[in-house]
Amino acid sequence: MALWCEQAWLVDGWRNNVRLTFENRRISSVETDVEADAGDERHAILLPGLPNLHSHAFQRGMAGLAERAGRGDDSFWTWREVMYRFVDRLDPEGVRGIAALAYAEMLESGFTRVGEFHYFHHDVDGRPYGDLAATAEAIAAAAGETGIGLTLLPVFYAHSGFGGAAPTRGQRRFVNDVDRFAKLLEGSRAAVTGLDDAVVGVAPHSLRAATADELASVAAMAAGAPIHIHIAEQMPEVEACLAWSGARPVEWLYDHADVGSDWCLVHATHITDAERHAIVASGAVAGLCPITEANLGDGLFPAREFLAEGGRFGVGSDSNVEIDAAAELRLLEYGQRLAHRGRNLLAAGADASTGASLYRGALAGGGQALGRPGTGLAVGEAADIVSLKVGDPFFSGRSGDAILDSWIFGGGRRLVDCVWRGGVKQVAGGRHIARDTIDARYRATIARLLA
Ligand code: NGQ
Ligand code: ZN
Repeated sequence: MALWCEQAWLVDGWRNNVRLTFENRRISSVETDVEADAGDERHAILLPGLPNLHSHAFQRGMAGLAERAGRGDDSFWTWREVMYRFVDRLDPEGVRGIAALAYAEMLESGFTRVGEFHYFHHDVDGRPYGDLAATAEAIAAAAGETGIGLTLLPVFYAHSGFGGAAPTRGQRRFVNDVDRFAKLLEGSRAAVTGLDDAVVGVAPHSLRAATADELASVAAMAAGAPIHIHIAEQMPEVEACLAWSGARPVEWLYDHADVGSDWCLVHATHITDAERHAIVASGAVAGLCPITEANLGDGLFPAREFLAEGGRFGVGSDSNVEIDAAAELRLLEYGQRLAHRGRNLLAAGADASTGASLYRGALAGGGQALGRPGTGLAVGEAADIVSLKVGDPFFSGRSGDAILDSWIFGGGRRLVDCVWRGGVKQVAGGRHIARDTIDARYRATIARLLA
């Protein structure tokens, strides 16, 4: 199998007339300045696919259903009540139907691997399904059907607040103790064995949901795989942590856990300079979810300072209220522009393309956070590749980094043409190859769940 393109964004930059071959799902050769062979599939522009480091796939099914004002002030916490009511309607089949659509949309937008932060585990009465990992199997089935790379992050959840507060009724389908979580993790590892190149990490949900002892036990189960945690997303969470411990969430985490490059701190929105320095120094990835953070009214992560200091980051579609790889990067930069009243604030230096800087950063940090570090299009790397619709009039007169800047700032998902994951073409002409089946099942699923 060989792809030929006019321009490709290789590890060391743009090259012309590039020919790539795949073998066993990986890139087996890269030639530049060569003619296409007769059987080659020809494209204009090829780029590496982007990792999506944080998703709750099921929440795609409620996108747009929490945008109506309530009687009092709406907030992250009132949104969460709406989300919990949606969870009450779910079952494993429902999770599968919704996740398959979300994953197809991710691939169509340029994401080739997803970190599924998966916390919905149990039946409506809060008791485990006969098969403890039933919903993890649903996620694995959706990943298998769409072909997206899966890093499954089974979530440990036991409490509703700092200090081991009892879980609420809305959380009953998430809850395990450490022993049952260990079994769930085993079941989750078994659930992904049929998938190509899956990873299973662990995810203590937040410092609200796990005590210090539980956090230590769960982190130890990762066995070298990624550890993800939601942290410091909302100010009430920071205030509750201070009231409970005298320390802020990130400060507390660094005092109590050995946080290194295997960790992903999701959001880390509200951090002091000292906390920011600690994250940078540890090599942990900041898991930024700009669209969801805007949607939920979280606040702004100090991206300008963090990136200038060499902090590692990736992007996630989190609530999946909108699924668009380019749009996540765009909003990451725009948040900084609005806050600081400047432009090109996340570019890697003078003359650097903002789009290329963001893409390169999110590619490296996202891969690290998902346990599949990668450098881009090079021999030995996974054949996770995106082609853009460069024939679109919008791209006229653009080449090199201006293509990335134009895609990210001026276009978005409609400009993605084909996507290969592990060397298999999953998206052609902007549409997932199994879209018809996935759409039909999604419609039936939603009709049933919302009935
Ligand atoms: C979640 N989502 O687990 O889906 C969370 C909300 C919580 C985001 N934080 C629930 N974006 O944090 O308690
Ligand atoms: Zn989340």
